[in-house]
Formats: sequence, C-alpha cells, structure tokens
Amino acid sequence: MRYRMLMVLLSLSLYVGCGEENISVTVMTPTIQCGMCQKTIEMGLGKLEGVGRSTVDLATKTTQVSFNSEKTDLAKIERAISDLGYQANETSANSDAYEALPACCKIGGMEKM
Ligand SMILES: [Cu+2]
Repeated sequence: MRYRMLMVLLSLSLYVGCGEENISVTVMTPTIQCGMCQKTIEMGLGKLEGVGRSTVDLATKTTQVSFNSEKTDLAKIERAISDLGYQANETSANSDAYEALPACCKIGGMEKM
C-alpha cells in the first residue's frame, strides 16, 4: 500500500518535470479555408516528433501548437505547415504542396463553390 502511494507520487513529479519543456505557440495560418485544412494541419502536425496538441481555429485563422522545446522548435513547425501547403507566420506555403491541395483548400476556394 505504501509502495503504491510512492509510485503515484513519483509519476506525478515526473509528469510535472516534463511539463516544463512544453511550450504553446500561436502560429498565423492565414491561408486556411475550411474544415479540411483544419484536419490536414492538425493531423500533419500530430505526426511531428515533439508536437503535443495542435488546434486550428478557422475563425481567427490561427493554429495553436504545444510542443516539447527539447525535441522540436517553431521553425520546424512552420516548415511542416508549409510542407502541408499552408502559410505559417512568415513562412510561405510550399508551392508543390499548395498545388496538390483540393480546390476548396486553395485561397478563395470556398467562394468559388
Ligand atoms: Cu480546406
């Protein structure tokens, strides 16, 4: 019983220790158009090492990303978003990836439908 308590305390302190390296940033993603863009970015970032949670806000066209600063950094995240076909802060979209996006996900795509 005592041992179990000790394990709980130990795992709690480990959890807090890891939390210190987690940073949350808001990335400007002004070219996102629809829910599909949202899924593309959230799923794409989810595959990146060191990235915890990412949430795309379509209304404000921003992407909130929490990541472990020891495993990745903002530049890598911006590049990953660019490689998915979207602008991230000052990093413009990878043009090949952008061209490969479905029509609704391109700039102005929603208005044309
Ligand atoms: Cu889209």
